[in-house]
Amino acid sequence: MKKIILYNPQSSSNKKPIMPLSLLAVGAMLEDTYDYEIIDGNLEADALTRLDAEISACGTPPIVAVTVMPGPQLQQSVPLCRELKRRHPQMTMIWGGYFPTQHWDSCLRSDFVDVVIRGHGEVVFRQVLDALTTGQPQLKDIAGVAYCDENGEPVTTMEAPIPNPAKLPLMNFDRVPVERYVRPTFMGSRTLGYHSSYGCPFFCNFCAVVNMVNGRWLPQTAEQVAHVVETYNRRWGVNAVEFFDNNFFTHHNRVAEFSERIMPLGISWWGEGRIDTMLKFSTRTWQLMRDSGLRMVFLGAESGSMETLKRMDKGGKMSPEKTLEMARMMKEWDIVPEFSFVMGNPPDPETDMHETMEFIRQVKQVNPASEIIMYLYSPVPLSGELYEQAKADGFAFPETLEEWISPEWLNFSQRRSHTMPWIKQTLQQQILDFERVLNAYYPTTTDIKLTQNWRNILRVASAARYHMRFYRFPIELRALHRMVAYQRPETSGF
Ligand code: B12
Ligand code: SF4
Repeated sequence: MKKIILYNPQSSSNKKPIMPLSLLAVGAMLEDTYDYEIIDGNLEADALTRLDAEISACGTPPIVAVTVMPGPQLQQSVPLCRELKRRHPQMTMIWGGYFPTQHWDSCLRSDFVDVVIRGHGEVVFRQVLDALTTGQPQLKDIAGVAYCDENGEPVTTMEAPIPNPAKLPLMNFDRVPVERYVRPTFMGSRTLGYHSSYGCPFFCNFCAVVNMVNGRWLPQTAEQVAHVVETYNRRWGVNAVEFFDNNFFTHHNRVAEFSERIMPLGISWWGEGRIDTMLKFSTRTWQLMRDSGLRMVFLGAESGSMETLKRMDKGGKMSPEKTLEMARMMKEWDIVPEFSFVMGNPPDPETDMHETMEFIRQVKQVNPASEIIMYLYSPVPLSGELYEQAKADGFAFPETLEEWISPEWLNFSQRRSHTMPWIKQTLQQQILDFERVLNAYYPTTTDIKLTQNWRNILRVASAARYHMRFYRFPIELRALHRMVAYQRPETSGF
């Protein structure tokens, strides 16, 4: 049996690794035909040595498949994969995941990536392995693949349909040391993540998910998802589950049925959803979600300006008023809303930022427990007014992987870049200062280490600044935050 090595480059520097669901998903398709092994860089003291040894032991020309997110994971991947290819030039190196899906040409222009799988890769990867090991089919006949043609130029085939997760084989959790991924969060002492649906039916033009699925959404059934949760609970004593789905709450009946099914387990759970969708849920469904342990929902509020929401193609029936309505409603249900905002949008990032900062204050007034997550607008290669405006302002994506892993572009990938043509460095600082004052006045509810005493101290220390809207140079708060190991809200969810 041909051996395939699946590699997850280190993705969490904080030593709280997330189970590599991407590789468990593509691996599940190989169970009957290929011998495969998942190696997680998050768990390896020296990933290069481990991979080198595994590849050397392969015998036949090895195939190494790597999952790559933009940001620090890409930074880990580039030097490591280049070195592996140097040591084993006969190997085939395949990349998949969010970064290669969007920037497949930059990956293929490197001297070590041979094939890119674009989008959700279960079926395509299996076809590519068959092509590489048996010669049938040929790469050019497989949808969802990119490779270099005979002239060495990167080319891609047409987009592949997303696989239906309800019909895919279940992940084989015995392929990874699950226990090492179980961790404490504000929801429970033993938390694990899962992903129960693919895609999202919307087209927000700042969002990488659109390139991945082009407006499609396919879920596992409520029964299948409840089965996984029940397995987590029975086998590993899991008492809290994070759903990483881009849009867990897309289908009302699925959510209601899932909530009913997991009710007896007494676990807590978290997921990501749309404000306009969830506002339409019935009272019964909210009751079921709350009673089944839903503790928090991550929601894209995006902006306090209706103009910006329109420019983002936010779609549906989104408005700042709906965000306030949601904040109010979730307060009544005692479920924490985690609102995410995209700040500093072109063409007038200053005004945009001020409007959103004022709006966030309103949200907090309505529901002080709301978590607030702020990002800077970072374009994705997707047509839309924002990206067109960004390009007109002089924005261009890097062409090489080396550029992508430069400090400037790593910041960009983490949505913290201040070097975008339309962003002044002072703007980013203003957002960070605002965030610091806000998070001192309303300390995040998800920080399980923060005692009530410290919460009171932070609140008193920031009250004058917050009320006077004086956010600049919050040095005293920075000092306090240093003493209590400040946790940004964004690290609490996934
Ligand atoms: C869990 C998660 C994390 C985890 C780590 C996950 C891991 N791999 O170890 C943590 C919390 C550490 C994390 C961090 C970050 N993340 Co993250 N993360 C996610 C999240 C919520 C779920 C990923 C997941 O497990 N999905 C489940 C699996 C089954 O799906 P999948 O990963 O998409 O895999 C499928 C395909 O992509 C493809 N595929 C993937 N890999 C491979 C490999 C091969 C060989 C093949 C063939 C196919 C293939 O096939 C898979 C099966 O269909 C996604 C959003 C989402 N819903 O997907 C964001 C997401 C990937 N993250 C994102 C970002 C921005 C980040 C950060 C940069 C955030 C930040 N500000 O710092 C950091 C960077 C971390 C790093 N060190 O690089 C963005 C990427 C945006 C973009 N422009 O591409 C996403 C899309 C969130 C979003 N909506 O914006 N993340
Ligand atoms: S609703 Fe959320 S996941 Fe869907 S396209 Fe918009 S931002 Fe992306």
